[in-house]
Order: sequence, then structure tokens, then C-alpha cells
Amino acid sequence: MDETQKFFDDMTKMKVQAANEWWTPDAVTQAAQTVDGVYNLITIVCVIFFVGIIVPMFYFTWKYHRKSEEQVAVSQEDHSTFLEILWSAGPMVLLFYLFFVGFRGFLDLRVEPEGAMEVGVRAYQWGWEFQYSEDFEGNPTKCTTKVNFNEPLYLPTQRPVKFIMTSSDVLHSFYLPSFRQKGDVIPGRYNTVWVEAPADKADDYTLFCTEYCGRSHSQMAATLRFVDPPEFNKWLKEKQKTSCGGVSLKRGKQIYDGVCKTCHSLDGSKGTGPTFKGLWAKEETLEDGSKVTVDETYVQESILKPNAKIVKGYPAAMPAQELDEDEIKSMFKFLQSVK
Ligand code: HEC
Ligand SMILES: [Cu+2]
Repeated sequence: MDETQKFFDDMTKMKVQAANEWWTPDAVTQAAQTVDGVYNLITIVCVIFFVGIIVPMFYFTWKYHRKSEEQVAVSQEDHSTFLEILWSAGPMVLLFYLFFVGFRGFLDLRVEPEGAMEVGVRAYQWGWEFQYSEDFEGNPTKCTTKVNFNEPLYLPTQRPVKFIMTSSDVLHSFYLPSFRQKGDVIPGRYNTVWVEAPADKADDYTLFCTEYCGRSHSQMAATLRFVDPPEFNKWLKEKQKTSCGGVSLKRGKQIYDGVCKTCHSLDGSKGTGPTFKGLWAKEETLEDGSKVTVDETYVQESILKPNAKIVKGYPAAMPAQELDEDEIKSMFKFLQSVK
């Protein structure tokens, strides 16, 4: 429970940090700087036009107001070709310019360079899972290596990274403010965004979900840790040891720490879901009063189709988990170990 609290505290700190930036956070990439350029230009243009229109408007309202009851409106100059061409052509040129710089920036953000490293992203209520299938040099990993957002998600600098994103449940949105990158994450479809951090920008950056997706939407903040290629490879190798390890207690523990921990305690305390303490082989009472023994079949169903059977006294709040057979079997081992 303490660690859950720590996790939420860290998240809150991170968000406060992000909110403390006065303007936009430092732009990491060239494409992000282009976005800032256009953004700042539009802001300045808006301020100039706002002041240039509103101030004379007040001045003229005061200067030409009706001075007496008898005063009637008289015909004044009603046409100036010069002015009309000026205020039509001027803004038109400006808008064309904004369109072209904006569109170029958009293309830079959308079209990833050749040879990008592909990283799978799965969003769910409420979290992120990254799936790695190659290292920095492009060598395939032993298996699709899944890492959950409860720990920093590593990425290499000096190589474009292309995120191939999908959602397990509802609409989410992948937002990396420092890279000015944003992409919808849609169930049943794939969408992509890409980023590249230069060598001197190795740092932690925050990933947000920016599509309201339910109760814990605000907790969908992850740390993306950009590190030098050798460090990334080392980290990925370490992750493969557990991720590609077949069935083991260690792997079950890792999945627990990464995914289940926010809702299921090990010490008997009640969280969003029931505690895992002494769960295995227990007689569980369901919502409708019927009983079921906690065994392999029940646990597998609870993981893949959580709403098939609801535990008495709990809401149907568990998101379906996409675990493969080895992962589920590792979970059995872990649950059996929690006495
Ligand atoms: C967002 C919160 C949440 C997460 C994350 C979550 N669960 Fe649950 N879980 C629940 C809730 C709520 C229930 C009780 C309602 C129900 O039965 O669906 C539950 C019930 C269960 C049950 C049945 C428990 C019992 O007492 O009979 C099992 C088994 C289970 N979850 C396993 C897992 C595993 C394994 C993971 C991680 C891979 C996980 N859950 C992740 C919320 C969560
Ligand atoms: Cu979300």
C-alpha cells in the first residue's frame, strides 16, 4: 500500500512540475521547435491585431459619439479601394504563410524518418504498456518484451522511435508535451507517432493520456527515460530475462508489481479490488451469493474476462488484462506464493 501511495505521490510531483513551466516545456526536437515558432508567431499576431482593433475601437466610440439629441447621422466617406485591398491582401498573405509553415511542421511530426525503431504501445484503463521487439541496433528481442508504466519506460537517444499504438478498451491519447507530439490511441485500430531525442537531450520526459478515459485518467502519466544506446540495450536485455522467461514465480511477481498492485494488496488490506493475501484455493463469495473456489480456471477468467464473475462487495472495476499463457501461469505461481 505504501508503495502505491509513493507511486501516486511521484505522479503528482511530476504533474506539478509540468504545471510550473511558465510557457511551454523545452522543445526537445527540431520539429518541436518549429511548432513553437508557429505557436509563438500566431500568439504575437493575435495580440497585435487584438490591441490594434480594440484600442482604436474604444477611441472612435468616444470620439464620434452622438453629442446632442438633435444630431443626425450624415453620409461619410464610404469607400477606400486602397484600404480594402490592404486589409484583404495583408491577412491573406499572413494566413498563407501560417498555413505553409504549419503544414511543414505537421509533416515533420507525422512522417517518421527511415529506420525508426518500432515500439508497441498498448493503452488501457488506466495505464500504458510498451512492447519492445528490437534493440538499438535492430536485433530482434527474444520475445515481445512488455514493460508497464509503473516504472520508467526506457528509450534510446539518437534513433527515431516510432510508437505503434492501440487501446484495449476506450479512447486514450498519447501526449508527449516536450516533443509536441500527440496521437489518438483507438481500440481496434493502430495509430503512430514518432520522436527522436538527440544525444544531449537524454533525460526523463512525461507521457500523459490526454483523452479523458474514466476515473483514473489523471494517473495515466508515465516517465519516458531517454538514455544512451548502450544503456538502453543493457536495460532491454535485463527486461528480456523476466519477460521472456517462460513460467516463473519471479515473472508473476513482476507482472503483479507492474500491473495489479495498484488495486490488489498483498497484506490483507482492501484496495480497489480484493487482497491477494490467502486468495488461492479460498472459497470466494460472488455478487449473487454463489460460491466459487479460487483455482486456475477462476483466476484465468478473472484476468481475461474480469466481469464474468464479480466478487461480492466490489465494483466491476477491473480492466481486462492481455496476458499470454505463460504470463497467466506465472500469475498462478505468484498467487499460490502469497499466503
Ligand atoms: C484497476 C484495478 C484493478 C487492476 C489493475 C487489477 N484488478 Fe483484479 N480486480 C479488481 C476488482 C475491482 C476486482 C473485484 C471485482 C471483480 O471480481 O471483477 C478484481 C478481482 C480480481 C480477481 C478475483 C479476486 C477474488 O477475490 O476472487 C483476481 C484473481 C484478479 N482480480 C486478478 C488480477 C490480476 C492478476 C491483475 C494484474 C494482472 C489484476 N487483477 C489487476 C481490480 C483490478
Ligand atoms: Cu487514458
